[in-house]
Formats: sequence, C-alpha cells, structure tokens
Amino acid sequence: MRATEIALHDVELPLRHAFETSSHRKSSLRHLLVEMTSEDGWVGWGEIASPVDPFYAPETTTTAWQTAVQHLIPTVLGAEWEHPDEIAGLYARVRGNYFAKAGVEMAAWTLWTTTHSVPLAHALGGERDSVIAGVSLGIEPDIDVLLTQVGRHVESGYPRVKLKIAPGWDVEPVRAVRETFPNLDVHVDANGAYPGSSESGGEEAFEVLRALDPFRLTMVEQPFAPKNFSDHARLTAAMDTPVCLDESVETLDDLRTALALNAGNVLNIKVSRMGGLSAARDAHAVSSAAGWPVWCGGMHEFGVGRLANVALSSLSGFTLPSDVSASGKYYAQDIIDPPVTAEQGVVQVPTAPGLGHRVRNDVITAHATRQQRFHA
Ligand code: OSB
Ligand code: MG
Repeated sequence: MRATEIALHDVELPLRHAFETSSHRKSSLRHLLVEMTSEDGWVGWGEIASPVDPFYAPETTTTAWQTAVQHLIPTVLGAEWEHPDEIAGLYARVRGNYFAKAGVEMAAWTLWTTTHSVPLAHALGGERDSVIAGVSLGIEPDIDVLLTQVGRHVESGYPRVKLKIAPGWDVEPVRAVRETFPNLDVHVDANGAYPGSSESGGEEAFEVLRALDPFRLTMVEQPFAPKNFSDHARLTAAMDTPVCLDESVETLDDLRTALALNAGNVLNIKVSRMGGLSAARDAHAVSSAAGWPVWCGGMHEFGVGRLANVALSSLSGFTLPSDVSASGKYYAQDIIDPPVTAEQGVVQVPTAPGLGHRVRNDVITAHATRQQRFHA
C-alpha cells in the first residue's frame, strides 16, 4: 500500500457546552484532520486531537501541524507498507509528538481497513458489538450546577460519570454527588493538578486525596504530574480507591515503569496520547496481562477520532466504561454521518468497513481555517 496524497485540514467546531478542566476552559475545539489517499484512490481519515494549548501534553495544534508537515507526512508519502503496524516505524526517529503521530497513523489504519473491507474494530482485534460509554464533566461554577449536569447525564442513561477535580474543588463536590446519587459509578480526574511530595503542599494534597476514599469512587485518575510515578505508587498503596494513570503513560516503556512500581491499578488508554492505534492496542494487551483493567479515554474527539475510540473500546480488556459519549454531547454538527449516538449509555460498534460512517468533506471544509495538500 502506498499513500500518494496526504491533506491536512485545520478544523474548528463550536462546543455545545463550554468545558473546563483544572487547567483551561474551552467553548470551541480545533483539531487537525488527516486525509490519506492511496495510489489507487482510496481514502483514509485520521484525527490529531491535540488541544490548542500545551496544558494536557506538551504538543499544541501549531506544533502538531508543524511536526506532521515537516517530519511525519514526508516519511509516509510514497512509502510502501503492508500493514498499519509499520507506520510508526517510518518516523521512528521522531521523538514524542504523540498526538501528531496518532492522527497520521489513524489515517493509515482507516485507509487499510477500508481497502481490505474490514471494520476497524475487527482489524484491531475487537470482539464486542457495543461498548459502554461514560461522560466526563468539567469543573462547574458551583455544586448546584454540577448536580444538574450529573443528573442530566444520568437521565440520558450514562452509567458512569467522571468529574474533573482540582485543589479546592474536590471533597465537597464529590460528597455532594455521592449523597445525591448514592449508587452511581463516579470517578474523578485531576489531570495532574495536585502537588507531589517534592513540592510545597504535597503532604496536604496527599491527605485530601486520601479523604476521597469513603466516597466509593471507581478510581482517582492522574492526581499527580505525568512523570511523578513515585507519588502515584505511594498513593496507590495508601488508598483503597483504585488509582488510574492517564498523562503518565505515553509509551509502552512508561506502562512497564508504572507496572513495575505499582504506580496505579487502572489504565486510561488514549489513542492520541500513545501515538496511535497500534500502540494503544499493545498497551491494552500489556495492561490486561498484568491484571490492570483498562478503558478508553477521550480528547473531545470529532467523529473520526471518536469512531477510532469506539473501535478500540471493543477489545476485550476494556472492561470499564470509556469516554466515548455521543457526538451530540459536544457538537451540534459532527464531521461524520451518521454521528455517534448512545442509547442508555451504550454505543454500537460499526460493522461497515473502515471507520464505518461516512466522513463529511463538506462539513470539514465549511469549518476549516486552513487546508493543505502534499503529494508523493
Ligand atoms: O484527562 O481525560 C482527560 C479532555 C481534554 C483533556 C484531558 C481529558 C479530557 C477528557 C475528555 O476528559 C473526555 C471525552 O473526550 O469525552
Ligand atoms: Mg484524564
């Protein structure tokens, strides 16, 4: 297989509800779409879901565009490959830049599965027909607004709600949600906002996190900074609530470090953070073999990345609800047809070849602020 044209589309979609985490607030999202065309005219799509700012990971939309244009697209264009597992090897010299790599590799996966007439989920080894979706709720202005948001999603049937927490917005909102929804599957995600042992406030942060134990949370996700494996290990030993890693695990080596140190007991696998579907699939195999349950995290993906997340979530080790909520939770108009929908928190895994839904070039072009084509 050979890609002879790759186009990059910088696309901005308005969000239905502004989203706030421990580090930023957003009312629209800009992602880069990768359109890869083979020499015989087949097309595969990928999504570079980097946030615009380097607050979740070091990449930005601007650096991802630059890396794709200068280093990834030139090595992939015109190269001969048999299977998408070979794509990462083409640009093995490029360090980091996982979001940019994930978008380019995803385009190769969807191109390959489309030409081979197999659903992406099957090509990845997925076994489930449907996956369980959870929602991720941002930091809200006050507890009443948060309770309303949680209630709205529980009513739509989502079986799990993840709450973003940060120092000063933790024990009280969690207590309020637990009291109002005694049996709901709730987990919290700090996006690394708590200081570790080597920083001031580290000991106090440790006590606050331990104070979450009585609320029967499904997990506490990424309390400390990405490279701080040692405090994640310390907290894992000190809490009954499972500790989940997100930002800490960008590579299989990071995962082996986490496993060796017992720096958690659950893994959030994000295609973007791990540089692609092949690495995400392999992380699933390593985690499952080590006894860590996994789930698929999201980056508010547009339809292309969202369908890749649904396909990945169909693998057997994804036993916890994934962040694969319906397109409509975030976007009034998605770039795929039909959009991803959830029925009582269940999303069907597409059975058509490739991504399984049509990609809407017209919507992409209508919302694109920059488009560029490269040829072999
Ligand atoms: O940590 O999971 C995260 C969005 C942006 C940055 C980090 C995270 C998130 C989400 C998105 O929680 C959840 C989703 O896509 O549904
Ligand atoms: Mg997270």
